[in-house]
Amino acid sequence: MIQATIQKALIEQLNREFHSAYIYLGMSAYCSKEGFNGASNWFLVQYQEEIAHGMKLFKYLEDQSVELQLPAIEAVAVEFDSLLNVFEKSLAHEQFMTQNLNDISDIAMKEKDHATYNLLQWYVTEQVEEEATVSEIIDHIKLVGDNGYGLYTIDKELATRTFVDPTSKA
Ligand code: OFO
Repeated sequence: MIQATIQKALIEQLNREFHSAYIYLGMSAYCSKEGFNGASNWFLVQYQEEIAHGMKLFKYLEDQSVELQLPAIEAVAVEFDSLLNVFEKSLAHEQFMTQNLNDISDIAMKEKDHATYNLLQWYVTEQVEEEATVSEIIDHIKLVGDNGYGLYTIDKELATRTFVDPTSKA
C-alpha cells in the first residue's frame, strides 16, 4: 500500500507524462507545418515515448491498487519561434520533468517506500538520456545557425528516429 502523499504525487506525475506526450504532439505539428518533416517525426516518436512512460506509471498504480484520478490534461502550444526554439522548449520541459521526478524520489526515500523509489530511478535514468539527446540536437542546430542546407541535413537525420519502447529496457 502506497502512502497517501506519494499516491498524490504519482497521480500528478501520471498527468505530467501524458501532458508531455501532448506537448510533443504540438511540437510535431509545428515542425510539420514549417516543413521540418524529420523533426516532426522526431517529436512524434517522443510523443510515443511519453505515452509509454505514462503507461508504465499507470500499470504501477494499478498494481499497487491506487484509486486512480485522471484530471484534465492542460492545453499545449502549437506555435514556436524556430526549430531551435522548439528544441530549447523541449529541453526546458525535460529539465522540469527531471526536477519533479527527483522531488518525488526524495519523498519516496523519506517515506522508505522502496518499491516506488525503485520505479522512480528508472525514470530518473531515462531523463539523463533524454536531456543529453535534446542538448546534442540543440548544439547541432546552433552550429549551423540559419544555414538552410545545414538545417535540411539535421532534419534528414531527425527523420531516421524510430520508436523503441523505452519500458522494454531494464
Ligand atoms: Fe521525457 O519525461 Fe517522461 O518521464
